[in-house]
Amino acid sequence: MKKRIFSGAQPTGNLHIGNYLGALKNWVALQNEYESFFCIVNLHAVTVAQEPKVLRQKTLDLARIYLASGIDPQISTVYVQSDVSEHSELAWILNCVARIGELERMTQFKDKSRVRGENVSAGLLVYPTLMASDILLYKTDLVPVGHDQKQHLEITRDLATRFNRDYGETFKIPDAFISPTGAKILSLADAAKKMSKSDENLNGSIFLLDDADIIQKKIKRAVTDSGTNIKFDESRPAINNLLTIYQLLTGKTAEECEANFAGKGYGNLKSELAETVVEFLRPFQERVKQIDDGELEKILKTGAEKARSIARETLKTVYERMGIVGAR
Ligand code: ATP
Ligand code: LTN
Repeated sequence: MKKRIFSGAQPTGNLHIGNYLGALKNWVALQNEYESFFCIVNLHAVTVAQEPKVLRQKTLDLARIYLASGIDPQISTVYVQSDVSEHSELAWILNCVARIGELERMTQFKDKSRVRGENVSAGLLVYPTLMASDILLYKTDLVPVGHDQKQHLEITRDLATRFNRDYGETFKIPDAFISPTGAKILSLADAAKKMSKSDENLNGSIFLLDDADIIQKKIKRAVTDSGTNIKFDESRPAINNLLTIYQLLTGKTAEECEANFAGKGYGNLKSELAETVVEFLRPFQERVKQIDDGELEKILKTGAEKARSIARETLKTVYERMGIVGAR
């Protein structure tokens, strides 16, 4: 039996190259080796207010991006979270397992609630229990994510362990898969921050659907560090970041990248990187456009059916273990 992976992204904002390099690229690479579930987590999206029309559109757009990235629906299960109601059902149970204090300590909750002041939904607090539910329903072995999700994986493991202790062995304890390179791509405008969908400064992110002109401008304006030589060096995060993006998109080794830029200046790095990104995104954007609406609907429907059949079994066991019974 193949081991399982589960991962997902929210259909909010626009996906950027950080989301691709930190997450989607790894999903594609792992899908042959693992039985894979890739979810569009629209219920997570509504933890902050969304425009209904936009959310509907973004949900399908994200499915197109999954497929254009190379996720193969013949071997991987692709579906929308709200199509499998077991996610919400198990999340309720996990809300009863989680402690308010541990949820309040999550850095994502702290960051997001700090900027929102009074306007914080209860959903934002319990965001991690829904995420734990996504993962635990499928008895997932490995969860490929970017570095920012590490803490959410830890709480998932804690909740699963606590449930198993209290009600008997039920959940598999999942591991995070965080790639040593690319798990934290930084903003091009501020190397102290990660590249983020929700950043107001659009110049910090290269979006997967940006056109060539915009990409060139953004890379040209990208911040750099003091010094001149082009080497991987954590203490010079801006150049390190540009080189990392270059390395991941070209598939070259770190040594090859450094050799390529030996004796060259930041201008060369930026122009070669811009060309690399544009050439990478051109066929990707073509594939996004070519995905047929009818075909997409079929893929999501088949995906949801497959996911539901597995999720139902896990939820049934959970209810039995807890003594939750009714007439059905
Ligand atoms: P953002 O922080 O960009 O607003 P998010 O965390 O809300 O995005 P999702 O679409 O849910 O975005 O994330 C999809 C995946 O992308 C997650 O696995 C996340 O860890 C990863 N990811 C997000 N930002 C980066 C980044 N800058 N570098 C690497 N991976 C990232
Ligand atoms: N919180 C994640 C998205 C997400 C997820 C998941 C990732 C929701 N459920 C389950 C992996 C597994 C984020 O990247 N913002």
